Amino acid sequence: MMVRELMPDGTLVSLPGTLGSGAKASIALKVVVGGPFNAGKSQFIRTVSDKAPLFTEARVTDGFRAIKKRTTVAMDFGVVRLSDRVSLYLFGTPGQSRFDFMWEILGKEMDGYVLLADSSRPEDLAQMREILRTFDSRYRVPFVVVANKQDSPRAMRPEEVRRQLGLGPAAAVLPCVATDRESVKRVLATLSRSILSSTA
Ligand SMILES: Nc1nc2c(ncn2[C@@H]2O[C@H](COP(=O)(O)OP(=O)(O)OP(=O)(O)O)[C@@H](O)[C@H]2O)c(=O)[nH]1
Ligand SMILES: [Mg+2]
Repeated sequence: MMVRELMPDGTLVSLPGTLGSGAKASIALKVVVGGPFNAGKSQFIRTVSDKAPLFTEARVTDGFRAIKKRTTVAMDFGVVRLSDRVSLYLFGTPGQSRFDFMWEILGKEMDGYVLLADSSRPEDLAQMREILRTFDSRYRVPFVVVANKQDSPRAMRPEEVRRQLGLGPAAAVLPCVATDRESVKRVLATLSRSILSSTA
């Protein structure tokens, strides 16, 4: 597995994990944020990014317009420094299935992924199961499932989301409110620990 190191001039250099320059090196991890339409993927990246994030949102033109006005059509991008050592490069996917060809493009060389579900919409969990299956069949990297929108009065608790998705006890299913920076950071810290322990 390759570890990307962030050089002082801002460039990313890929090194085999064993050749990294040790504890003092800055490690940059590529993380993809996926999940169904309207789950909060863009919000998650907007909330946590240290630098001005990039979004490719366009007006919703089909029947989903009643739910929201703008949707991601290519990708979101943000960067967050989690500690002295670890920075995450976050790539958000579009939620509408007609753009799912982007998953493959964004998934290249990723170190881990986050799948967000809107906990207040049990009707979206069928699409979430489909996305989980697709990612699981394509990628062998650590991931976490996020039970987002925990501030909604109708939100299912993470354990209910786990049950409905048919996930076993070993899978991380974490509560989150994507508008709250500390909440998003907790999710990303859990994922980055899992990535770093899998490459140690
Ligand atoms: N109350 C609450 N609202 C949230 C939360 N996360 C996201 N939202 C809101 O949910 C709506 C959808 O969020 P987006 O970030 O656009 O969702 P998305 O997954 O990027 O959507 P697509 O790109 O269209 O698939 C926005 O109005 C967000 O502000 C949350 O944890 N709590
Ligand atoms: Mg989006």
